[in-house]
Amino acid sequence: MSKKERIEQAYAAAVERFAELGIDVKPALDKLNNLSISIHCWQADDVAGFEVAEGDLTGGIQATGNYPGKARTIEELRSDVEKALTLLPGKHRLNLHAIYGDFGGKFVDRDQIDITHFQSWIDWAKEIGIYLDFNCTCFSHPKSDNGTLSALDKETRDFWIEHVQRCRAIAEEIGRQQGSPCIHNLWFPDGQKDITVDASIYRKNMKDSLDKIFSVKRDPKYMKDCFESKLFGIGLESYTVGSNEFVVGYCVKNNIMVTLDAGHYHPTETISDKISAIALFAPEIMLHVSRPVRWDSDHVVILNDDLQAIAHEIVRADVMDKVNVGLDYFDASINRIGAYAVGVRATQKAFLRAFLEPLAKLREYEANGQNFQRMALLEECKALPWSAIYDYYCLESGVPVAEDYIAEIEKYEKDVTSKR
Ligand code: RNT
Ligand code: ZN
Repeated sequence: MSKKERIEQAYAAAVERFAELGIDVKPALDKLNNLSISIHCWQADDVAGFEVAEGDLTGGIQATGNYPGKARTIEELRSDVEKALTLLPGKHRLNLHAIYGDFGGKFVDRDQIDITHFQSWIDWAKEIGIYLDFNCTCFSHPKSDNGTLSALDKETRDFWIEHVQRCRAIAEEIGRQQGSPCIHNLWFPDGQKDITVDASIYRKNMKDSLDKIFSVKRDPKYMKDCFESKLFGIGLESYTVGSNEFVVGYCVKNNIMVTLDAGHYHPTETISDKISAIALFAPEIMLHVSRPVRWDSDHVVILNDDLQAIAHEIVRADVMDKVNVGLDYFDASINRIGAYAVGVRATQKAFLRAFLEPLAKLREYEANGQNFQRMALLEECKALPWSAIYDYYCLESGVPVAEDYIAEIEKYEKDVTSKR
């Protein structure tokens, strides 16, 4: 039997097995194919970006490791993303940070950037048929060392307000040109290493800055705002201005979408349980799918229970149309294209499993108080042949099936990234 035949046979058997549970595989596959994941550009180069004034990565985030072959130029980054896309079924988006502009070898400060620095990205994205999302970059800059939008110093705040304003305008223009709303995420690192006596002052400053920023209305047809909280950063252990309460409060009050980063909460707190609550009060949710490990919030996403719970909760709450799925991690210790392939494919698998869940039966059990039956069926679902469906999806999409992408990445490493 050829490999193709084996995959097709396994798929046919899996379709029958799911039919026994009343699940139709085809619509589940259609939903998976419609799931456009916003892939973060910053795994390819350890969040370095292309500003001429190169500085360290700051803001309490860190990419540890020194695996050879990181993208050093826009061309290299685009080539790596294009390679990653050949390993992924479906149609995805690319999430850019402001520091990834095409600055033409010139120093352009953050309060000076405009759409011209991103035109080549828009053109490239159009050429390869993907959409872009965008982020202001409120870190890795000399003016971010003592806070940004919440800083005590007004000049500093004004500088960052200008930066974020410009980024929102850039996002709107990206959206206009690509014909799909560009999601603009605002995350800022402001916080304190040690006990602060000014917690409320920073938060008031921050609220004022945000009010100024969002008083400029942008066309929702072309751009959508989201805002991300955090618990702590490296060197910012004691206090974070943009805590969960601050961000969720601001977003709900101002009708802005909430960004939930899986790595931004207490170690035993997961974002899956937040989805059904936030979806009731915020217009939309942006996910930063990530994997916290101890102090690090940004390990490569794998198919673990937390990820599965996120996908399940979105599907069970029936809020796929309100949730935007993006990735956020950076591991500098392994092949970076491999990091993309593993993370995106794991996310897709989690959603596929969620789409294939026999929810009607499970709900019936729950409504009848048949809690053993609910538990048993949930357990059995874990071992259902969903991987045969995913393999078939990859085959049909013309991308490597199962572990076959390892060899593809090794080849690209040999031919391209190892020569950098
Ligand atoms: C940092 C936030 C933020 C960044 C990116 C680079 O903790 O998660 O989203 O990771 O903007
Ligand atoms: Zn994030």
